[in-house]
Amino acid sequence: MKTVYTCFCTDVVHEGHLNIIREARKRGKVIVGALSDKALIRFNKFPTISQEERVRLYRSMEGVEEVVIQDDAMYDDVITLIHPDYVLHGDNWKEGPESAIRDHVLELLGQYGGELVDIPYTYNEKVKKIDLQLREKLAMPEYRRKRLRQLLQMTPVVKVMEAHSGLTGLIVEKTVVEHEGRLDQFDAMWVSSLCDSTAKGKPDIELVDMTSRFRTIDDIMEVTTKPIIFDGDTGGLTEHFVYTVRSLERMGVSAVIIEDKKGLKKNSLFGTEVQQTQASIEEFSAKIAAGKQAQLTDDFMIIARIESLILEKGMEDALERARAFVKAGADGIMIHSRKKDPAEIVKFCDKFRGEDKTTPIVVVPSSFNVITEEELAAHGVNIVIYANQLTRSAFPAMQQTAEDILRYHRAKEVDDRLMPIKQIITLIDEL
Ligand code: SPV
Ligand code: MG
Repeated sequence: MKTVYTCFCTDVVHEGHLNIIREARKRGKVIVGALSDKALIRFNKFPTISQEERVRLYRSMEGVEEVVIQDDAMYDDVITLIHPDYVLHGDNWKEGPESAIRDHVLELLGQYGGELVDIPYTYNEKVKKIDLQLREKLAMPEYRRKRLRQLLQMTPVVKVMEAHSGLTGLIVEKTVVEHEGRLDQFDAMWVSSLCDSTAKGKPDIELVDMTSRFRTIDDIMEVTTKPIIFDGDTGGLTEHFVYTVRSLERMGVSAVIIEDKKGLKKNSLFGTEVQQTQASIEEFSAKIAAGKQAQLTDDFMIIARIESLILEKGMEDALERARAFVKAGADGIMIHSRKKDPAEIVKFCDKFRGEDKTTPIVVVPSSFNVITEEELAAHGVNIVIYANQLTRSAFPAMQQTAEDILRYHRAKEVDDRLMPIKQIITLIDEL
């Protein structure tokens, strides 16, 4: 009896999957792999049911003899273990980043004479409808909001990219890359005060009001499903912050990060070059506690951002604040630095983790950009935010184009650098 292996990561079984099982049964004993959450979230849609529920779902399919967990997107583990005579998969993986998986599977099978069978992908109105329903489920506030907490359980480091518009949201939502045999995508979006303000041509001093910031969130939410971490600046007056928490929660935002500064807030990357005042531990703790008191769900997170290293108040001050803010109810700590050398961040993380094993640590490696996500995770970091890189890459490109058109009195010279018209009109999905 031959062995046939197929890997699923779906939450809903439709005709396409039944067809694969039918084809598999013709060839031998059918073993289905359930792709683990950890592997799945690196390149696929976020699961709407648990890994265990997926295993049960696949087990209930007629003709499936065994279900195993596949914890490795590239199939190495399962193929070594099972040595299937056949691997079956929908032929949609011949294109895009997933083709790297297919190439790798072919190589693995080639080593012992196994065979890959690409099954024509089933795409019809019914399948399309199921896709849409799953997407809707992911986009709804009650599902989106809890997703950051879910991600913290699923992955050693949650990767977050800034978004400040529908378009940048789409880039964070859809970009998947294959590099050195690994697929990757961002887990969540950061609605940065710096980038939101910059996009509006305004300074990052809490000038863009909350109504406008909420509008940005809504633009992003309209076209994406990934969770959102909102840069809440100082949180404003405590009396106002409690309303902000309620609004963000209702919208389906997963977390707000507020920083322990008061008065006129300036961007942290100015450091001590500008006048900035840190709030006292007592005042800021009271703001956190009031926010936690106001929130209605268990999903939402209030993360306290500590500016002690930015304002050169020392490591001990940063740690003392971290302890106090956790005690006040903070669901996570963000520690910031504007040094190029990650040493002070690493030192803080090691010390904080030494005494607190669970509170998530968030970092924004804009200045200390040499350290990798993996290295940060090894020091206990749970969330890495790329806070401004999309804005900073778009701006010089747009400025160069404007200058060159002025220089040459026509657009021909810049055309090679531009996205083709055909591509831009198909960039946005139509319903
Ligand atoms: C932002 O992105 O607005 C931030 C991070 O608050 S930083 O600009 O580094 O202060
Ligand atoms: Mg900010």
